[in-house]
Amino acid sequence: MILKKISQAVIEGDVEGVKEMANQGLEEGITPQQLLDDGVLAGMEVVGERFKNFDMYIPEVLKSARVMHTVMDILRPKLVSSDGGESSSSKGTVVLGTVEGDMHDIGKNLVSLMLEGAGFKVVDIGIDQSPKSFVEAVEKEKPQIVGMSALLTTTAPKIGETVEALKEAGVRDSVKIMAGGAVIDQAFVDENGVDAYGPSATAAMDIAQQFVNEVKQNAS
Ligand code: B1M
Repeated sequence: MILKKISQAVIEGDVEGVKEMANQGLEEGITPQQLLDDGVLAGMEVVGERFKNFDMYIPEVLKSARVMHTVMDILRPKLVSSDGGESSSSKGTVVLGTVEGDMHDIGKNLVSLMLEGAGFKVVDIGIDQSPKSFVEAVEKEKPQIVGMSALLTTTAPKIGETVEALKEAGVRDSVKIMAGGAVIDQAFVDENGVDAYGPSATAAMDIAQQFVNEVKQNAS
């Protein structure tokens, strides 16, 4: 029941109401993951459909995005501590961003949340990040992993351009790269020199773990 209410709050843009609902859900023993998947993301799916069909417009979608961020703020400490309190830098560093020209950040923020929850240090460079910005972040942060998010057909090619920029800067081989977002699929990442496709934030977490294991195996 509460999951349905949360979905509805996302659809209706009810920022205030959703706080109480999310807390009530936690009190009822619903896991943060379930609140996210079956409450918030289920609502966001409806928003996406309505937006596509011109039943919802940008201001309303932005309100839904605010509701989503509100719930994420409530769930973040729970999801992050579900790792058992391991130090956030213990598993490796991920430089994460949304590619140039693209303002969508909800999926990226979820990926960030899940990675932090799994014990990674996440350097979130934000939205609308050029290939050059990714290169600079890699040179500065020396991560094991680079993650790119793209939601638009027009911005997806920036993923390939970023991979090329990393190659030109001589840092491509020092990192594993993953990408995700509504317009990305396995074929796209294969064609663009990306190491893995993340269909969801949970998958991104598993991939990051796998990358780190591979790096460790290669080192031993
Ligand atoms: Co935009 N938008 N939007 N939008 N928007 C889409 C993406 C669209 C599919 C809607 C539609 O037509 N059905 C469409 C793109 C069509 C296309 O190119 N093929 C679209 C469009 C066209 C646009 C504008 C051009 C609209 C306009 O202005 N006319 C404009 C572009 C602005 C820009 O970026 N330059 C625009 C604007 C906006 C808003 C600002 C209103 C808002 C963004 C708010 C924000 O992010 N702060 C918005 C929203 C909210 C959407 C929809 C409705 C929802 C996206 C979302 O947040 N989903 C979206 C419709 C849809 O996707 N069905 C749409 C929830 C989120 C959790 O899912 O981001 O897919 P997602 O992330 C998932 C996975 O993909 C994965 O994990 C996440 C969690 O499981 N994942 C990764 C994501 N990144 C990953 C990275 C990884 C691994 C996994 O590794 C690093």
